[in-house]
Amino acid sequence: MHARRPGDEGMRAFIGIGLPPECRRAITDAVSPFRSRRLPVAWTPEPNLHVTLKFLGEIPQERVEEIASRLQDAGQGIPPFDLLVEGAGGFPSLRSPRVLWIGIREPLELVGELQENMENALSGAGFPREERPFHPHITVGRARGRIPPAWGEEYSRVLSGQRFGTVGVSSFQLYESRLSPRGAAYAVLRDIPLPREPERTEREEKGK
Ligand code: 3AM
Repeated sequence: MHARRPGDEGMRAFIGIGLPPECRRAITDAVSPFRSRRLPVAWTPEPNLHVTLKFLGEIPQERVEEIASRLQDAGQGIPPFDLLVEGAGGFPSLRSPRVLWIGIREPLELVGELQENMENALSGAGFPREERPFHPHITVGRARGRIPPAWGEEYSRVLSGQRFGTVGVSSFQLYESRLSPRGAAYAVLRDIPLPREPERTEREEKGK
């Protein structure tokens, strides 16, 4: 353990899927009646809305290339896809939510496969596997205090049938998260394209 020295460049990083402005705006608009009720919730600023695939924690600057290359490998065999953003809920439960989210409806199998590939690719590089089951979601708020039990259920009920967009995903991102008293600011460190001609299809073609 040592204190960080000047030149000892490191950063807090995570991997996620960014969302286009229209989708982020649709989410903000739908959530705004809940925001105005002044509950103890830290709401995610609109520019920060995203789907987290994996939280990495502190990484040194010099490992960014290696991580990006492992992520590119993790994306092999995953074709670009349409992400259906729909529904809402709370973790760990709606009666006592700590995290309020907007849901991902499709394609859960493919996004799960991408996340699993990523866990495999990164566990070999010293990043521990996430033990909790993966439930892709967009965090829109975090409880900062007690939320009345009926409130989470209302949040889910009102937003459950709503669709916030179908997002074409042709890449995912390695992000830096900078924390400050004003909240987190995210910056894309690397954009990792999904292969247009997935290896899987090529293999399947050859196998025919
Ligand atoms: O999008 P969600 O909310 O699922 O909760 C943080 C957020 O995920 C998570 O990383 C994402 C981008 O900040 N995160 C932050 N600190 C974490 C930690 N120590 C963490 N996930 C796991 N362990």
